[in-house]
Amino acid sequence: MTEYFKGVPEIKYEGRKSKNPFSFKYYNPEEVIGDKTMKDHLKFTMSYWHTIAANGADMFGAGTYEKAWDNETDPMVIAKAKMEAAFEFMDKLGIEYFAFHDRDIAPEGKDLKETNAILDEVVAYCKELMQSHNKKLLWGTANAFNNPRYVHGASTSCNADVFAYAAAQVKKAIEVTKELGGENYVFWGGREGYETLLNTDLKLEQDNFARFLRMAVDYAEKIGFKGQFLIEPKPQEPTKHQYDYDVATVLAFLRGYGLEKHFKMNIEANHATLAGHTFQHEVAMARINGALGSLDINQGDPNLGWDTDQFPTNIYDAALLMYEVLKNGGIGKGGLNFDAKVRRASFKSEDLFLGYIAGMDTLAQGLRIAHRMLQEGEFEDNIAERYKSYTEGIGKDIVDGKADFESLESYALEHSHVKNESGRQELLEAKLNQYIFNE
Ligand code: XUL
Ligand code: CO
Repeated sequence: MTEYFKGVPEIKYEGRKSKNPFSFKYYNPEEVIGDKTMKDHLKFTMSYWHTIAANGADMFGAGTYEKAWDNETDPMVIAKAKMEAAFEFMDKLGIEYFAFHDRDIAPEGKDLKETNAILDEVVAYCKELMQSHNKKLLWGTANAFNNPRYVHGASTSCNADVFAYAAAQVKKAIEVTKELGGENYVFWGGREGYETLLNTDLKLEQDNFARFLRMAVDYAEKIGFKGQFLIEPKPQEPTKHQYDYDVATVLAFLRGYGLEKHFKMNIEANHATLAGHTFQHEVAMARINGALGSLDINQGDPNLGWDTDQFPTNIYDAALLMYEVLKNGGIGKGGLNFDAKVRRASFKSEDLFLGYIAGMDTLAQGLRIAHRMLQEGEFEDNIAERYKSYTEGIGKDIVDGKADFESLESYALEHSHVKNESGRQELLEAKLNQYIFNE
């Protein structure tokens, strides 16, 4: 078989002193951390769109990335070459999972019927390669935002024909995900949102969005798709107001329409920061609501207000992310999907490997740090101490539902000189540094 990434070796763990760029310094797949290997904790996943399909184009210029199929013209030959390259890429990095949109893996035909037939052909080839390379599908999804037909949205379009087309596309994408044994199916509301209320029926769009999700749930049940449905929040981009703003908004939406038991969250770092949150906040919000599904791994640029999708190298964020994941008891059916791309100027194909190595090493070290933080329990003990007033006396009455405004008034009248303790944030941040520096 053709080698697409010539000159890039299999990436091995060489330890933190290694100067070899094509080696892991911190990610040691078989090392056991707590109850499982690093590989099982992290479930690293290759995103097909950024890694294989993208060419580095941006709003101001054409693609720059080197691709081995640049001289091919037949779309089917290109689709198959990309698929082979994807499996070689995963093999060389020791990545077991991948994720894709329908349109990443196969080109569109002249109409929906032909598009579905092309997709079936590529999916059959994908299935073969999954078996021979021992790979798994973390999730599939439908790209219902790129084609001009989705100019006003997909399930929230003002045009019912577009709603129908999107339904047909998502139906097919769920079938294909099932065919490939996908562990999850993602809904990212690509253009589900609006630009101005001057032309938008907000109520109808929200209702239709919920109707669409209900139909997806019913169809999955009908065909016996056992994967977890995930919603991926994002506050803006491409639309000004995306409906799935953040985890809290999505939870409220799902509960409002009685859909909450069918969906968990696919949380993305850069989407969290666009919403004015930290990644840790979003993951914690999902965790406490039993809704942590999977993670899209990347980081934004603190100086830029858009979705830059960079490979994560920030060790603070990685440690605090993994802290939440461990507190959740792991990520279950989910994984850590690199929804990340190399910069347009990093156009050599080996740059892709270097990006993944940087990200995988950062998350691996984040996992070690988080594990130690939980093992030593300093932060957890501090939190327990900080809220101790709710474990006894009047606090316990509040928690147990035995207090009301009248009993609390009598209590407050007798205890009106309250005494507070310091929150000690600076001490805790210095302690966090200690865990990071010493690991
Ligand atoms: C877009 C984004 C998507 C989803 C899948 O910002 O993150 O790639 O992850 O549609
Ligand atoms: Co994403």
